[in-house]
Amino acid sequence: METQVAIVGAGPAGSLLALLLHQAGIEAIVVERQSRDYVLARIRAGVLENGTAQVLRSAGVGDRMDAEGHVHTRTGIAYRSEELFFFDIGTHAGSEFIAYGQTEVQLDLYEALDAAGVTILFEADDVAIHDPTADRPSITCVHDGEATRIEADHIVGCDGFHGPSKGAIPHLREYEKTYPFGWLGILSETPPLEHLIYANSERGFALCSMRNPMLSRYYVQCPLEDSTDDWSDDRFWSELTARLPKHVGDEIVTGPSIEKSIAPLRSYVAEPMRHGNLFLAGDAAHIVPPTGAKGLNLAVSDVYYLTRALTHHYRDGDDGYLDSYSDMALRRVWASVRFSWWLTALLHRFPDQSEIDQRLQEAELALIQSSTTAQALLSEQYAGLPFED
Ligand code: FAS
Ligand code: PHB
Repeated sequence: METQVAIVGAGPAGSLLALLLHQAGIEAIVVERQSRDYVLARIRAGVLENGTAQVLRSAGVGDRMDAEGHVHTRTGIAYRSEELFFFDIGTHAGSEFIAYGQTEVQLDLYEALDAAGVTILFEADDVAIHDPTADRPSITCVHDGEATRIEADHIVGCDGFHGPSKGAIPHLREYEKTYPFGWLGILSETPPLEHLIYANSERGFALCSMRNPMLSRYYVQCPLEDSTDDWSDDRFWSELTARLPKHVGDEIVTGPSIEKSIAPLRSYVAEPMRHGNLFLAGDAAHIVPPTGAKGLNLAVSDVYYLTRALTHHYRDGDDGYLDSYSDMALRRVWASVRFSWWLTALLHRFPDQSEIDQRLQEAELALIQSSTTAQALLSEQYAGLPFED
C-alpha cells in the first residue's frame, strides 16, 4: 500500500489528523491495534478547551458537541471542608470550555472518517516503523492475517503512551514523574452538579464532573494498590461526599455506577517529537495527570500544528512549519505539563505529606481565592494557551 501520510493509532489524535489531512487533500492511512468498538468503549477525557472546540468545528465534527455539550466558564475549587470558590475563565481569559466526553468526540471523528472514505486498518498487529529518515519510510503490520506494508512520505505516531513510535527515535530524551496515587472514576446515570468542582481534602482529592444532563462523572484519589473491587458504590459515594463541603455533598444525586476504573497519574514528555520523516503527536509524546484536563487538548494542538505543517509542505513546498513542529509543539506541551503538575501537587494528599504540607496547600488555595491576579493566571492556563502562529 502507498500513501502520503501513514498514521499509527486511531485514538483522538490519529483520527483527527487523518480527517484534517483528508480535508486538505492529503492522503492518509491509519493503522490501529484495537477494534473500533474497543476504542469507542474507552471512558477518558471530559473537558474540551475552546481551542479544541474550534478545531473540531473546523473539521466539521462540532455539531453534536455544540448540541449536546455543556458550555462552562466557571469552575469550583473546594478546600478546608467548607471553603468553596469559583474561578471564571470567561472573566479572566475571555474563554469557555465544553464538557463533552472524549468517547463522543471519538464517535464523531469515526463517523466523519467513514463518510470521507479514509482507510483505517483496525485490529492491526505487530505494527513496526521502518527507515524513518528515508524519503519513503514505511510501516509493516499484520492485518486480517495478511503481512502488510505501507509506504509513505511521512509517518505520524499517534499511538499513545504504550505505542511503538517513540521507540523509533534514537537518543530520545524522556522526562517522567509518577504520582503515588491514582484516580478512581465512575460514571452514573444521575443528574450532575451544575459546575465542575475540584476538591482538596485531608482525605484526598475529589472531582465532580459531567457528560450530559443525565450522566455524571466523579473521581476520588485512591491508593495505587487499590482495585475497583475495593470500591463498592456505597464506599465511593460516602468517600466522595466526605471530601466535599457539606452543602456540595448534599446536592449530589447518587446512583449505581455504570462504569468504574482506576487510572494511574504520570507526567511524561519525550523529546524531540520528530526524527526524519517520523513525527509524534498526542499521548505518544506526552502524558499529563488529568487534574488540569489537558491530555486530550494537547493531542489536538499537536494535530493542529502538524496539519498546518504538512499542508504547507504539500501545497507550497514550504517546510518551515515541519522543521519547527517539535519545538513549537513542545512549548505548549511543557506549559501544560507544568500546569497539570502544579494543580496535582496543590489538590492531592501525598502519602508522605505532613500537617504543615496540608496547611500550605490550604494557604495557597486561600491566596488564589482572595486574588483576582492569581485567579487570572489559573484561568489563562485552565482555559488553554493560544496556538502559536
Ligand atoms: P490514545 O492513547 O487515546 O490513542 C492511541 C491509540 O493508539 C489507541 O487507540 C491505541 O489502541 C493505539 N495503539 C497503541 N499501540 C498501538 C500499536 N502498536 N499499533 C497500532 N495502534 C496502537 N485526559 C483528560 O484530559 N482528562 C481525563 O480525565 C483523562 N482520563 C484518562 C484516563 C486514562 C485511563 C487514560 C489512559 C488517559 C486519560 N486522559 C485524560 C488522557 C487521554 O484523554 C489522552 O490525552 C487522549 O486519549 C490522547 O489521545 P491520543 O494521543 O490519540 O492517544
Ligand atoms: C472529566 O470530566 O473526565 C474530567 C474533567 C476535568 C478533569 C479531568 C477529567 O480535570
